[in-house]
Amino acid sequence: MPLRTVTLESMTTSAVPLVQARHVGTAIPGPRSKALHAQRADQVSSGFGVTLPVFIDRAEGGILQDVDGNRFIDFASGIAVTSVGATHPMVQARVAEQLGKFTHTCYMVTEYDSFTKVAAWLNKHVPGNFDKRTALFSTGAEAVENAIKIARAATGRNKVLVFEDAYHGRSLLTMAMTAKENPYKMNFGPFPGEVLRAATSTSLQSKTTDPGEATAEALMQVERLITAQGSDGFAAMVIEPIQGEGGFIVPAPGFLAALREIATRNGIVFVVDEIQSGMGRTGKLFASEYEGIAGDITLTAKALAGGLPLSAVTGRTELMNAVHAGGLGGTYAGNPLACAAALGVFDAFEDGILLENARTIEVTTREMLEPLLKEVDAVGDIRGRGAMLALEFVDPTTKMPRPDLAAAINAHCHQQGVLTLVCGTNGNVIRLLPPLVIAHGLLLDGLAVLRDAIVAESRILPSTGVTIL
Ligand code: PLZ
Repeated sequence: MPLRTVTLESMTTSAVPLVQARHVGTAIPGPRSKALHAQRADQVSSGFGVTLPVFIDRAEGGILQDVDGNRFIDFASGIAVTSVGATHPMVQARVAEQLGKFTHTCYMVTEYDSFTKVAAWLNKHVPGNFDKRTALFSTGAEAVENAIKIARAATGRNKVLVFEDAYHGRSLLTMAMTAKENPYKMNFGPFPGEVLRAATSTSLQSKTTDPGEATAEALMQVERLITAQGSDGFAAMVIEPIQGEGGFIVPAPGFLAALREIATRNGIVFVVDEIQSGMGRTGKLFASEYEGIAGDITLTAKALAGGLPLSAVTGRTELMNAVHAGGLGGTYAGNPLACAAALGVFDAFEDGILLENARTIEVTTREMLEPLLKEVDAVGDIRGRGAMLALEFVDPTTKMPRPDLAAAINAHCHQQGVLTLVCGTNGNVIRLLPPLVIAHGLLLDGLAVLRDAIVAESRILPSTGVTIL
């Protein structure tokens, strides 16, 4: 089934549409990118890393064009942000109209109606058959922080339960909630206390290969942790319905529903972090829908405003209104340009084509890459949902992670003009996050490059059966 792609002419407001084809005309990075990167090094903190040091000049549909004229197939969407494409006309039109009126008032100083409209859409579409309210902020980490503030104010408790392989942000509290030390937390402690971590249900390195057993073990650990902390210890339990940075880990069926039940039974606010998995990425508006669960609070950001900074905390009215007036806010919280962009994103999802495309991207990708599970012994797993898919590389004998192979495949793709990203606590997972408007031919071309890279690099770096960490 081909992807239902919006025609190029309607995808752009620019006079000349960007050609939707891969093109590598220089070494990667090219000479102009190299020169700009040298200037950057003289001006910008070296604390920022970079996946692919090319400077982007234009982006449209499924293509990023650099300053040397190279065109990359976009399998990143700016880390699951430009899901409707970098230049969706509905987003552009809304932002342009708002830009002509005003850019900022500060919502805590004077009001504007687009903030209410974004809140109303989220209250309606976020899972949960109960009365909801929404608060808007700018970044994902800010949404996570505010969810904890709200849960603490509502429960009068303070502890936070998070999970192995979790990623929730780079601010001090969210660093504490994030699992991976390097690069996120190293040298930045001490962190706020009261954050405790439990096991998740799924891992290739798990002691047991029986998913039911792994789930039961993980749930038992959560129960023990809650008992140990006292019945009124935890204010919130926070989980990503598919763990993103941690390695696109899909929970075992029933795990999230069991956590939901444990949270309810213990009076803990169940917070679902849909910042990476939400807003249509998985083929449903929210990944929680696959497991039939609803958070008391659900967090969105990233794709919510198609590239403008906007995040949201949406939850039960009694929780969201438990905070004293003036207790929530921020200078840029729910900025009018970002709210306008979100309304454009909602327009883009209206006819259902983008959700259908996300599901078609999964079918096409699995058809193309699943044969590798048999053909290449280091391909340990292909997993994910919709347009949030990943491959995990392991030693077939020891199941030890192969970050060396993932890095080599990733670099190979970049050299061929395909922008892939690595993720995973062990850095051994390649993830695919294409925009949902990607042309079918472009998707196939990008997947063929990835497949060839996996075959070629796994021959150069064969599995040894020896621990290489
Ligand atoms: N929760 C589930 O995926 C952001 C991080 C990139 P911010 N993930 C990309 C990086 O290296 O900084 C993320 C997420 C989940 C929270 C966040 C945090 O969102 O908008 O980056 O603050």
